[in-house]
Amino acid sequence: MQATAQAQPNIALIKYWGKRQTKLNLPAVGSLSITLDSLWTRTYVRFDSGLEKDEFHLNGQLDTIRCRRVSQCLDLMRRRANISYCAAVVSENNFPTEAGLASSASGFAALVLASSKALGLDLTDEELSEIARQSSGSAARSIFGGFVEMELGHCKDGSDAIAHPLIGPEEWPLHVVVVITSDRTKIIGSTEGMQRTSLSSPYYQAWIQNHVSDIEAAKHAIASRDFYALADISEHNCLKMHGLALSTRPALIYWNGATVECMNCVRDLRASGTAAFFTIDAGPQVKVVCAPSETQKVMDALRNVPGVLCVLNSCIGQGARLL
Ligand code: 2P0
Repeated sequence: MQATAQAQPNIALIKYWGKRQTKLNLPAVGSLSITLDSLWTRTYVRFDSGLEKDEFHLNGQLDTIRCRRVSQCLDLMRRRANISYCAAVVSENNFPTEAGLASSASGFAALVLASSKALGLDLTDEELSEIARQSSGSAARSIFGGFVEMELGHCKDGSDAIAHPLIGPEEWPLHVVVVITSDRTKIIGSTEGMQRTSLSSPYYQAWIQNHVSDIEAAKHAIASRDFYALADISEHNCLKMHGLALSTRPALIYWNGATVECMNCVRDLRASGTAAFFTIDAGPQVKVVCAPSETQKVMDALRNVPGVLCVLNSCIGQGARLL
C-alpha cells in the first residue's frame, strides 16, 4: 500500500483566476498551461493500518499546517477505494514552496497519483485530473505534459472540469526561464486571493466574459506554432489577471520591483528581435518562454536585472508519473 510519484509544476499562459463553485473547486474560467521539466515534486505515500492520523513531511520537516489539505485530498482517494487507513506522506520539492512557482499544482498531482497507486485504484488520467482539481485547480493540469487545456466544464458534479493535453512537449519544444526574485512564501494564497477578487473587483465580470476568446487565440497560436501570436495573447492575459488582482480590495500586489524590471527586460529583448515573452502567476517570480536558441541570451539578460536572485532553465516536460 505504498507508491511514489513525481509531478512537475505548470505555468499558465491563459490564467485560472476565480471559482464558480468552491465545494468541488470548480473554476470560473478555463485555462491553458505548459508543464515544466526540471522543477519537480516527488511524493511517497504509504497507507498504514497502524497510523492514528495522517502525517505529512515536506522537505524533511513535519508539516502539520499543510497536512490538513493533504488529508482532505487523501479523503477523496480513501472514499474511492473504500479504505479508511491513515497515511504517511513524504514530499520533496526541488524549488521554493508557495512562492508563485505552482508548488500546489505539482504537489497535488503527485499526491493524487501516488495515493491512487498505493490504494490499488486503476484511474484514468482524466479521473486523476478531476480529483487533483478538487485539491488545487492548477493541479488538474499537471497530470498531463506539454501544452495543456483545463476545461471550464458544465456538469454540476464537476466531472467535465478536467484538463486534457493539446500537444506534447516534443511537438513545440520551447524553453522556460524561471526568474526568482524572492524566496519568501506568499502572504495571500491563490484560493483566498481569488475569493477576494470575485467579491470586490469591478473588473471580475469582464474577466469571466473575455476568457473564451483568450483561450481560442492561444489554441490557434499553438496549433500554428506562431510564437509571436502566443506571446501577444499570453502577456495580455497575464497582465489582465494582475490588473484584476490590483483592482481587488484590499489590493493583491504580487510583484516586487525586480518583477517589473524583468518584464521591461523581456519586452526590450523582444523589441530587438529575441523570441521571448513573460508570464507571472500569484507571486513575484517571472517565467520567460523563449525559443531554445535564445535561452542563453535570455538567461544572461535576466541575471543582470537588479534584484534577481537566480535564474533557472527548463524545457517543457511530461505529465505526472510513478517512480
Ligand atoms: C494559474 N494560478 O492558472 C493561476 C494563475 C495562480 C495565478 O492556478 O484555489 O493554487 O487551489 O484551486 O491551483 C493558482 O491556483 O488555486 C493558479 P486553488 P491554485 O496557474
